[in-house]
Amino acid sequence: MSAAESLGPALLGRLPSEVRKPAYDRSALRPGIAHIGVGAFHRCHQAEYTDDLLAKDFDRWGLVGINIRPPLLGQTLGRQGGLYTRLIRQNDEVEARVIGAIVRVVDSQESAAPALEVLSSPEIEMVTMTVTEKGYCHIPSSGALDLGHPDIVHDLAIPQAPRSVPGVLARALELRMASHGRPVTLLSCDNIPANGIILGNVVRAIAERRGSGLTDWIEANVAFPSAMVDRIAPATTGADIDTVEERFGYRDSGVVVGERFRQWVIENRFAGRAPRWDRVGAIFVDDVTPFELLKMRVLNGAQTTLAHLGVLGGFEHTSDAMADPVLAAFVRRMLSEETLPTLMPVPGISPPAYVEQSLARLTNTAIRHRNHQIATDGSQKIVQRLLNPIRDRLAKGESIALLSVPVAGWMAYLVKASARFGRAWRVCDPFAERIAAIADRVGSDSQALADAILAIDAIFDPALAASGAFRAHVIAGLEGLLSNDPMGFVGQACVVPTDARLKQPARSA
Ligand code: CS2
Repeated sequence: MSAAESLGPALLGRLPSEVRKPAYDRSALRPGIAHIGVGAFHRCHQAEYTDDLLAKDFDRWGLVGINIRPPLLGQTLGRQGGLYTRLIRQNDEVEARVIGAIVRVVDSQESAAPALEVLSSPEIEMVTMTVTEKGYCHIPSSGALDLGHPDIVHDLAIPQAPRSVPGVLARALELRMASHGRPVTLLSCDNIPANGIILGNVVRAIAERRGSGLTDWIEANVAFPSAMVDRIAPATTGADIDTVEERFGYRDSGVVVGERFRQWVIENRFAGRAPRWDRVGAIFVDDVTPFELLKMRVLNGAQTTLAHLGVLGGFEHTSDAMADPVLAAFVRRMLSEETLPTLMPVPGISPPAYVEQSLARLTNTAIRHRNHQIATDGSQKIVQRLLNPIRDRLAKGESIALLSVPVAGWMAYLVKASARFGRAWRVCDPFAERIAAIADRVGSDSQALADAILAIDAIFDPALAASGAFRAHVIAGLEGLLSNDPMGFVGQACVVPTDARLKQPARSA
């Protein structure tokens, strides 16, 4: 049993001097922002920016954290009065800071009522969210609300007791409209393309089915800006919690660990007042698109590539995969040759330098980002990270030999989790069962596997699935990655000129 004291308001004054503390009077803090999905990423990103802002320009911008999915917050952050330690780790460096921006936490997993109470209260003017890609209940290939999603079916039938994020938000807006009527900004901080537009789509799709004038009220009173968010902050481990205790002498069950790099670009379109995060490093812009494409295609594209290929090659973390010369060379070549030409000019950023900076970030050995964690929900990630750049290149008649490899990597990762392939590992993906069923049915025939998986139109839009070049590369990729030497295949993909590979037979005999 640990004898160390737990973090909480009473301990703040007695923390070691090297631990940075909130530089404002927490007792004067009033809630103005609600955040849904208080995981490691939020605590390492938006909450830190907010903490910076409170220290610089104190205002009524305290955060109320809401979780409508596990983990429970009351047991961790709640017990610590909202305080937690944010560690920055860069290889051997460790820098600790206690973040004080979260004033209250609300668990709303049994029922939506506690979340609705916060979200509909007049003091909340900004709602941010990190609810993961699948939290939006949209169809990845189209961005539209998935009306067949069980939680959406439920929320349309019983709107007063919603379960889904779009259902909770639509109900909260309805309550705002019916009570004080104050405007609010709903700011998505997830890695989905045009995240503000998708959030607006799914909330409006529910509102339209409610009638009651809600759609018009939303049009006049709610903003859905898009945003690009960035900082690598993996799920916290027991070792992270122990590190804080060993180095700084206190126990903190809310610890989060992130890299030094951080970025936040927000579309300058708010309903009512917004926190001036632009005074502490965020950038407000008219159009987030170039930043979003850059980040999701380069950094996230590299992460997804290293995650799936990394698991297939037997590597545990991103940094382990990056330490492998074959994988590192492959990902650099893929980004430089195929991804970079699909990007728009980005104000103030040189894309080739950004590629190098991103690759360098992924070598940080102190960030223990598990490949299986990044591979989680791959079906919700590959559209924006890999398939959209592939579509852009195909439209211009350009080669997609390299970008197709991680798409096949995603397929192979799910195929190998099936019973027929010996359940190589456990996976978490909304399409896992469907792909396992395909693998169990067709076995190791790469062509049949590719055809059946490419037919899933919620992921692969039919025009893309019909591309002969794409299909040929995916089949060849599956063949190579499901073989006994997947890394040999990746190595070959890296050295063979891309146009020569197109002429190779798609399958071995
Ligand atoms: C990761 C992201 O798990 C994942 O999907 O790719 O969480 C990634 O670390 C962040 O987007 C970095 O900003």
